[in-house]
Amino acid sequence: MGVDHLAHKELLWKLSSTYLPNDVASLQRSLVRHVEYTLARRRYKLDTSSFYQATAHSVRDRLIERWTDTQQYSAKKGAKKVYYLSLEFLIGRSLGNAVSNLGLRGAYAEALRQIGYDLEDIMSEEKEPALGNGGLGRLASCFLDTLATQNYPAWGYGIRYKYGMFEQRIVNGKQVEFPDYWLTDGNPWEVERLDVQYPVRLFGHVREFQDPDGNTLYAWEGGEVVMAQAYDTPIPGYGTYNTNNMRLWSSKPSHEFNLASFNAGNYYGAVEAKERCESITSVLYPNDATEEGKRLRLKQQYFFVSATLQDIYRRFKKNVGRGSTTMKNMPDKVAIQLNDTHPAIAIPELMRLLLDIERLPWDEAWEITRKVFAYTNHTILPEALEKWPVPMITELLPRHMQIIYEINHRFLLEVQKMWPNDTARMSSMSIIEESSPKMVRMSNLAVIGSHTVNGVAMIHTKLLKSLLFPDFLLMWPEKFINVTNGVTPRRWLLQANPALASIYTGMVGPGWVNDLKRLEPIKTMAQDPQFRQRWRAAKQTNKQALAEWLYRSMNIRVDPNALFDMQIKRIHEYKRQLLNVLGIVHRYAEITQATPEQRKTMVPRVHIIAGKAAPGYVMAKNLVMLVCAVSEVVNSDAACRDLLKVVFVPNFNVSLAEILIPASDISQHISTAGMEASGTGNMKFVMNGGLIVGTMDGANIEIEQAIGEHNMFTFGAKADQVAAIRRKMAHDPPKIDPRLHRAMGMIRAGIFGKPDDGAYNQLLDAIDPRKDVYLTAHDFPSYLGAIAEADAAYQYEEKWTAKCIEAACSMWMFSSDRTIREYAAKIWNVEPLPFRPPRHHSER
Ligand code: Z57
Repeated sequence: MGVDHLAHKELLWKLSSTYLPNDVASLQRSLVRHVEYTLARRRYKLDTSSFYQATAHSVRDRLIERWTDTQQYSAKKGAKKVYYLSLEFLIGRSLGNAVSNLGLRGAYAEALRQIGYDLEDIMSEEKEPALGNGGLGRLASCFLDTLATQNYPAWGYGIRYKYGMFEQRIVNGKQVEFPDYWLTDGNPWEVERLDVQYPVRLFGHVREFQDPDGNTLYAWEGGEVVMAQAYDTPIPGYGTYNTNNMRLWSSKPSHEFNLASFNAGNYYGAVEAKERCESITSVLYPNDATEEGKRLRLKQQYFFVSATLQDIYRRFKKNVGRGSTTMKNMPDKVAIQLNDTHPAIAIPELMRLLLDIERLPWDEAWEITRKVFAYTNHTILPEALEKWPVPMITELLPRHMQIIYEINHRFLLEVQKMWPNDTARMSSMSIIEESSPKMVRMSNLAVIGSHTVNGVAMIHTKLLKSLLFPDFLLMWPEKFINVTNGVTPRRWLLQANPALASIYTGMVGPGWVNDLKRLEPIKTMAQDPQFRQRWRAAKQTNKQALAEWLYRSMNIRVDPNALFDMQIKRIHEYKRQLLNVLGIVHRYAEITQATPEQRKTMVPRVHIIAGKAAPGYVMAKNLVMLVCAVSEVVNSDAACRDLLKVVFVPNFNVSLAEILIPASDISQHISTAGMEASGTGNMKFVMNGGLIVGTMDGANIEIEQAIGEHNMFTFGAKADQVAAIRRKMAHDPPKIDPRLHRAMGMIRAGIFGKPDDGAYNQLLDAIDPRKDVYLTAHDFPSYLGAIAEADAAYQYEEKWTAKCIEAACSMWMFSSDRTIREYAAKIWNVEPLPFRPPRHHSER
């Protein structure tokens, strides 16, 4: 190394040794610089949208400093990393989150105000990336926020879909899907890493050969090779310097692909083939908790898994050979969490790398693999459990199919040892379902290839053990654990509900944001009338804001003094939006028949329903139609004027949830008991000072335990009763509740229209008392009871407020901070690694 090189290094170091200043004047300079040099625009007379771009770039600069520092630090320390593999990340908007987590909200607001812009307006210019369907994808994003906030070295890995979750519009009372091309205006939050690309093979064949020692080896060859291109997004923590990474892959044609096709002399064919490469990551599958079994989806899964494992592998291998590190140490440095079975093909893929590339013996490879992976199950609904046809995997991933068979073979020998000749057990535990065609059960593969399997709420884990994996539980009792879900208080309280957040900060200081337990003492304030007054004022502010939003964007007027009741989640039969609608129709009937005296005792209500139906899910789309029709009729009926409004808010997404949730008095989480694994909306609502009408399902049960029975309106069959109720109804159909009978009669009679395709009848036929799978008819009377209780409680303003305060301040367990601490301790065995920035800003 010459002297020159050292001089270069020193100069470079000096040039890059300072951090960006964050005072108001400096932020303004940064904004203007981005307007001029990044956007190449005039420095004045800009629309809000250009200023959004400039602000985002200015914030991004500040994120990048922390991001590169954090990554360099954890690489230097050789720390164990968590890799959260998910086909979905429902990130929501980034600007507000970034300025808040960086502690720069005030400075940016002021910098912008002085030059005539409002930070809030600028924030609402951002188009949210909707790279997820619902709960599972949003959970992944809450986890990334907490992982960064708690200084865990952790990366999220996923797919950079060109088209995210479709945009839902209501046209003539029906859901219509529009493509969500979210990248139209560019994405200032990502960095395209042109130096991070990996080839991914699909199709082809397996070549068997002998090494010089006579061992049989396998090589996967031929087929097509596409490239995975990395796009990185910084994930800042709140109140910490640490900034993690979310790496999303995009597919593009490989050079290899190029040559092969073009040399064949088929120019147009070659171009078309290249186009097909890009289609792999083009669209998010819009099914929540149902599987379509499409080949492109399997391609997406493998594509993303292959690129991710190559990346993890390369990072780990930098350590192999350093000191005494060998492949065997991989589990000391790498923890991979599988978010459902969607990335479970990673198990045979890691085996392939260890066997075919690393040339380890099977047992060594298997031990490493099992120590690396853990699997989170999010549902026990059979229609959501992934199964791939053996012929499809054989065609697309021939080597993986061999490896899966080998894993299964060795596993079944263990089963045979434990339960000799128990063919029933063998066939239910096998990875291969002996149907025609044969199917690969991804959940069995995930259980067998992981060291830990977790459910997402206590009841869910219980059902998982007893219904889905009872035999695996006998085999490996320690493998199954519960880690109840949680949500990040940063986005769902601090950012979404500034009115309530400022009350909290005024009472206990700002520390509650990263330590929700600090709200506990505020519970005693529930008895203080003055505090209740302030609490109500905050809720009123949020309801007012929502009322204005509804007027501006939907031209609907609602009374902010009415009870705001919300059910906002994916439309699914098991979530029973139909029960809600039938309740509303019942209320409508009551209102139209009420005497003036009776009307005075009724609680004015605004019912808000929002959520997307999967495009191919007929019943869910019928339901959307019915809600829209009921809303039309009710809202234009003079009899309902001050008593009932029904609003279907289209295109439910993260940004909309941030407006709706803080304004809710009641929210409904009314799934058939045993069917909602956890739910996470339920947590967000209670944290924001709303109460729940709900069934004893998912996390509702734990929420009730935490906040007290008297603060929740529960109803309906319990999970352990459902099976017997279903069995009984088949031969002994129960009498239908007269109020339900009337409500159904009104719908059938055409009060809400008569769609040609009999959509409403189809919905109602499904609650025939003989085959009421979701127990809608069964639970209807107790549902009305719970709603009535809520109405009654709402009329005692003071007591109601006390309930809300007590409940909201009892929610610390449902912070994703608690959830992630459990994952870290019980599954990942990782420690926080805070990066302390140099004290003086100029000394980098
Ligand atoms: C999804 O959002 C969930 C489960 C799935 O199997 C799929 Br696919 C998508 C949801 C559950 O339905 C919720 O109950 C749960 O709260 C959420 O995952 C996060 O665990």
